[in-house]
Amino acid sequence: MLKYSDSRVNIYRMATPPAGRGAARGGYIYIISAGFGVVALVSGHSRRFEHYIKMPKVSVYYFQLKSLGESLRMLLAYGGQEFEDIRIEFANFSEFKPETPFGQLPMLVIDGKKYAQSSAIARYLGRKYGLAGKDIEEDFEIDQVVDLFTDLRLAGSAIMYEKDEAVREKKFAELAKTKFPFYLQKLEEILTKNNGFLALGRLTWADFVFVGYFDCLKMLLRTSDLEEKYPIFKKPIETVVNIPKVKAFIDSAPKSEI
Ligand SMILES: N[C@@H](CCC(=O)N[C@@H](CS)C(=O)NCC(=O)O)C(=O)O
Repeated sequence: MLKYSDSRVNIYRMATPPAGRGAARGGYIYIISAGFGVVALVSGHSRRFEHYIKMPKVSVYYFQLKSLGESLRMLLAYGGQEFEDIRIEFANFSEFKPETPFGQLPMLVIDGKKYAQSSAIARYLGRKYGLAGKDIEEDFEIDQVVDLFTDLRLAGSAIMYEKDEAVREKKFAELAKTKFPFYLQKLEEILTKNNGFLALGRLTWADFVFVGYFDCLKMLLRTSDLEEKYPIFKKPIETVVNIPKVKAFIDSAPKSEI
């Protein structure tokens, strides 16, 4: 059982048989592993040891949507971090708004400390769980793709927030001819160059951002078959949602369309 995990170590706890020998008899053995293998085995008094390796208490606050919250939930699941998945009702948000750092969700709370901004949170979790670059140049490559994706997402959502229907439809028609295909083709090129990943030719937190938001993007772009038009988009989706810990989270989470 995973008891603790951060960017450097994982600590697993295993019960030892009652008939065992020495300090571990009828207790626990702790297996401490770093990136390159098992580095230590500790046996002994579980309560004293677990005091030092306590997992933080983590909560994700978002709405009953995938949208900007799902990447964070999936990253936490990937990291083996237990978390409270709190979904605020839209109708109650105005009351809750002052409780958030910047008046919006998602919000991540770690041992009582609140954090906002979905990309910053995803970047933090990516670093924590080994899904970031190995140096600042690699981080740069991840960040630029996430920012590109954010530009597309914001272009799409700006239309949704336009109140005047005629203006909205005119803007949508313009963007659907110009900006949207431009961004989508860029993402297609990037995914092709990176063997189906968003950056570095391997799984990074950018893939979680893309996959978590994908259904919302399809709604914003009014393209329900987006992954059929750009088949390479299926690759990061298939990769991320089939990671066993992520899949277990998705299977047990409340369902939402976007
Ligand atoms: N830049 C922020 C944007 C967050 C955002 O737009 N949140 C929306 C929901 S997707 C929200 O909280 N809306 C309610 C409000 O603004 O009152 C992020 O990436 O976290």
